[in-house]
Amino acid sequence: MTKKISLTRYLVEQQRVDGHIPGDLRLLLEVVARSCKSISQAVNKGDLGGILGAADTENVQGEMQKQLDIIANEVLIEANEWGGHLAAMASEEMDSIYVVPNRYPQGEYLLMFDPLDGSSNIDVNVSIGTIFSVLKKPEGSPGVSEADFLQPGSQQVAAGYCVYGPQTTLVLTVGDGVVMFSLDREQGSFVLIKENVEIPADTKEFAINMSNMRHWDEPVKRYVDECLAGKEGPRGKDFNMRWVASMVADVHRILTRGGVFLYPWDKREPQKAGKLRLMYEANPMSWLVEQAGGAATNGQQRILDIQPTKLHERVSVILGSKNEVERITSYHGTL
Ligand code: P6P
Repeated sequence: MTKKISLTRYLVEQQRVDGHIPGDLRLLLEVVARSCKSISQAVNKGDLGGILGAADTENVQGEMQKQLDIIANEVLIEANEWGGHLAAMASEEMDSIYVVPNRYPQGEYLLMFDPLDGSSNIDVNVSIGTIFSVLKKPEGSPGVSEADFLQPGSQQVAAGYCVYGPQTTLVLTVGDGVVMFSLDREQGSFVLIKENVEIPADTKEFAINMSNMRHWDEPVKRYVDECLAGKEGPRGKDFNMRWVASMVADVHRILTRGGVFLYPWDKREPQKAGKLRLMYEANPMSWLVEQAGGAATNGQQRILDIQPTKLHERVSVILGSKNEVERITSYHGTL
């Protein structure tokens, strides 16, 4: 019987090996993991918990909030505000940053999250998840402000997600590859299931919301048309398509068996760079994908190099198997 390695033991042993996980960061990751356990319990209750369905509020994105969006957000805020490891938090569900109250000690880390990604799937029992990203507060800046969060994704010190599916699985990186833990409900702890996750460089599987085809830019239309042409077309092979409408579920599939995910800019709202949010969706997912040997661009540049200008900035996302992402990016005339 292989020894079960808990998240705590993994983090402690990793700290001994490479020192990438200082005490406060380890505490942060364990608190986020514990929050994901609580969110998983709430999600698993579903109708029985009387917490499905919409709240009567909108978030900063102008999207109707689900009750579970608000509950997940509160779980993360309440679990993380008192530990002394954070200076502030930012969330898809909150207009502005949440500064750790003066009654608690402030730490050096900034935590950003989408507390419940894919919430349109909550009421239909399809996988959803929590996405998180960790930055360090810039040295010497007195107090903490939104400007401290506006760092490119390459500055992240930790990133990950928890997918609430048939298993509850926590996936994270601190810059030394990608590691996966599944929740052992009998033990009540996350147990190591996979280290050194690798995405195959090539794939036959793409993920995009095909209903938006008429709104796409030409390079994306060309790429998808070539996939649909299959063996007889320029790619010389048949492709499969998936679209879960939960980024966490689509990215987890790509980390597990390869593939490419696209949520590109489209003509519906041309003033917006894309639908997905840079700081707490694209950046953490892009770092995970790169740490697993994949690639992530917005069609023009590496997502992790984008200098954010506002907290809830949106971005076009093309990520996954390296050779496929490079092909799509080349069609945008930028490789
Ligand atoms: P659409 C979920 O709302 C989300 O932010 C991502 O998780 C997902 O990939 C995308 O939006 C789905 O968008 O337009 O297909 O519903």
